[in-house]
Amino acid sequence: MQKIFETIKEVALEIDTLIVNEDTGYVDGTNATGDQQLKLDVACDLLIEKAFRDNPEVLALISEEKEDVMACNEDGLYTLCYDPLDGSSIVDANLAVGAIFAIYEGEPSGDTLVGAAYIVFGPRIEIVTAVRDEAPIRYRYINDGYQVFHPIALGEKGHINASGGSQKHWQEKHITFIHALFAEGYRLRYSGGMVPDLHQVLVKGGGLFSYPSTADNPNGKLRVLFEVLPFALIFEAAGGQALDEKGRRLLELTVSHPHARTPCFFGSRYEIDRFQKAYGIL
Ligand code: AHM
Ligand code: MG
Repeated sequence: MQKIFETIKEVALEIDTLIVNEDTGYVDGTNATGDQQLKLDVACDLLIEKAFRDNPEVLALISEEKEDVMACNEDGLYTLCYDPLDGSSIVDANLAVGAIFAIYEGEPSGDTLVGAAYIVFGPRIEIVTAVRDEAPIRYRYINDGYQVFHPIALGEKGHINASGGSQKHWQEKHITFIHALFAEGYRLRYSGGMVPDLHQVLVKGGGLFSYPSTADNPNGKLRVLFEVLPFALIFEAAGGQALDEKGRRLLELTVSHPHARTPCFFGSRYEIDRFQKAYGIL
């Protein structure tokens, strides 16, 4: 798996060059889940495919930008699922975006997830990698090299509250819960890119990121295989918690379809307890 993490560090530099220099316009057509695709989404997907398809450890690739599973090496151990450019709707505003990777042993599902990583393309490139039950490692690209940066660890409680979806479509219990956190002093921090938004909760040592079910998106928006599960592993490895709306550990989810979605709540212990009480599941 370390070889996969090393390749992610290399491909991050190539993706960064694309983000900085390429056209941020749309291609004709949509991706596997009906989202409009940027030329950048397609170009980043191809870069990652090229970096991994001949890696003998990789059994298959599943990308947010590809409809089907791409078989690679039949003796490979890992299915690599990835979102090549998360936050494509905020690229035009020049906000931070990311890429997310989940490494599964064989068939992807919560219990076969063995490693995860994400890249933040902000003013600097940062990468966080994690394997089960070990503290995540945070790297920052400085002076032409990756340096291990301050470790990531979640405390008991934070100050940040980030919730996705249109408020118009939130359920009553979600509105009440989010307002109660603000009334306690939590601050809104939401850019619309899950990678920088979740990275901020991790780096600040606590808080909550939620993407609930809504009237217009009953299963939430975020995809299980390449968005939700990798962050669930990283949050748990950092000492936090990651649950679905019924209070189940996200890492225990099974996956019905490569592009399946789920509501999700990531945070430190205090906020996750508050969420469960507000939703009547504790
Ligand atoms: P994308 O993969 O099409 O970029 O969509 C995922 C993004 C996440 O990064 C972010 O958390 C979410 O969509 C924001 O959605 P919303 O604007 O509905 O809050
Ligand atoms: Mg995405």
